[in-house]
Amino acid sequence: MRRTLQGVLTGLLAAAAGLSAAALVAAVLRPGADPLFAVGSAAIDATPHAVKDLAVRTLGTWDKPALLLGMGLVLAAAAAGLGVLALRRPTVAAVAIGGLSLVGAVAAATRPGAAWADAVPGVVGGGVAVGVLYLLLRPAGEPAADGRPLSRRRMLTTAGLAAVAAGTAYGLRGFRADTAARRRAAVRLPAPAEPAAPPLPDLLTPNRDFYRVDTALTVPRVNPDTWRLTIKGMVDRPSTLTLDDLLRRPLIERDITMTCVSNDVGGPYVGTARWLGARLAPLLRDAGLRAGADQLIARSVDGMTIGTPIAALLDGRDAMLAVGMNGEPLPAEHGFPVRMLTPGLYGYAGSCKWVSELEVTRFADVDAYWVTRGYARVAPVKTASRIDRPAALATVPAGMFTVAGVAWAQRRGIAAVEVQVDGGPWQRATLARVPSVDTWVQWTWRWQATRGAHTLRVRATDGTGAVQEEKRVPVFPDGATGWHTLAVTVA
Ligand SMILES: Nc1nc2c(c(=O)[nH]1)N[C@H]1C(S)=C(S)[C@@H](COP(=O)(O)O)O[C@H]1N2
Ligand SMILES: [Mo]
Repeated sequence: MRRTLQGVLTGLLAAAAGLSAAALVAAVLRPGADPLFAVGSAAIDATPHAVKDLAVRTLGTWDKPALLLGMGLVLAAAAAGLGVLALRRPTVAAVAIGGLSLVGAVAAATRPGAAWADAVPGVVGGGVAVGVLYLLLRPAGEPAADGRPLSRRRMLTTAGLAAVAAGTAYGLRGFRADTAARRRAAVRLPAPAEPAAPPLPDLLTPNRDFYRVDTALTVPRVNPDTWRLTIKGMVDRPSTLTLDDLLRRPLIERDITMTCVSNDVGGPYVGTARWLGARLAPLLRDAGLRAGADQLIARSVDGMTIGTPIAALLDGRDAMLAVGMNGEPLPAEHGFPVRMLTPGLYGYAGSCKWVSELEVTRFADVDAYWVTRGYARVAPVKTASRIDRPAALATVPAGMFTVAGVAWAQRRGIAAVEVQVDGGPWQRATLARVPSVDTWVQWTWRWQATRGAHTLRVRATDGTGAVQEEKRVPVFPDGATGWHTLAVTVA
């Protein structure tokens, strides 16, 4: 029993030493080359949409910490098992550890945008883990003899060194984040050539509350001074822009609502910000679009690909390369220094964050990230409405109560919102003014609430006169439909 415990400890310590060594080397070279994160990112890419949907739905933005925790637990179990195995068959255990670290090294080196040098942290980590394993397996005391207890001092030293390495890696990562934050703060956004009107009350979602959906396990930290945007593919004049080039163009300022295709009926993945950016249409026209091109593939520094119909980018809507969000440079989480934004299309089909390349191509030639996973090639936002007040299952006082929420149908606008109580007649809500068809509409409805259990339901009519689809369909493959319905108690 004591012996087994020693094996478990040996395995855990070897793994901890290897992982912290890898983290330290990655923190120096490139944070994205951490084998643990690389395997996590590869797992995200390989996860079927149904599982990912479930994770997003049940865990929200905790999906990524949950993934890392899960990986940590699996690794710890494997390390403990290999440690016990190593007591009898050290070579077999060492080969297994080497194999595992090779998986991490290869994952890091084959991430989009990675180089073979990104394998170094995983290789170093594997070497350290195997070395530590053999060191700890040597019995304490001289002469070495089988079955003698392992050295407690060597274990403590290993644990201490691993903690120092992990702490240093953590500190280095924090230092990099600070550097990135300082560079972001140094960006001066010019005044817009086309400013928006003073913002309407409560129309905009503050940046800190804005929903975040992406596949990035670590937020990309892009240096604005070395950032470049390449425009290439089916164009007569390929070009490369710096951030200054972009900031020198006339900028527009618009209040635009963004929605995620994963937003289920009544869900939180929708928000409105005041975006500042350069129009995409003149940039594309200047590049000289070739005949037959119908898709723009935007690539991000972390390898995301987002495909947008070129027709949508040229039809006069405010599609832009955004640099500002609610009066500040884009937050790192929302794509600093530059993201694409296409009003009227779900985020995965028009709003690439951390964008670094625009490739003019054809739908027949390239499928973007989510399209290869079964989502629709072209994904216009469907008309939707949501009740925000009262909350589902809330208890409200009897008497006059103001029911409130939002409705959106980007590109078409909202013409009407109606509320229904307990399946009764539909009643018109009052709509707040909005700047454009691309902005959500806040609605209110005065309810004479009577004691008891009630069901509230909402539906919108878009600017073309079409009533929001009643039929419940899931998020996959092109966005959910259905009327948001909730139960409340009036006391
Ligand atoms: N680089 C990159 N851009 C991305 C994504 C991503 O995973 N990586 N996710 C897209 C999706 S699915 C949505 S809904 C929006 C979300 O933008 P936000 O996080 O700023 O709200 O970004 C889009 N752009
Ligand atoms: Mo999305």
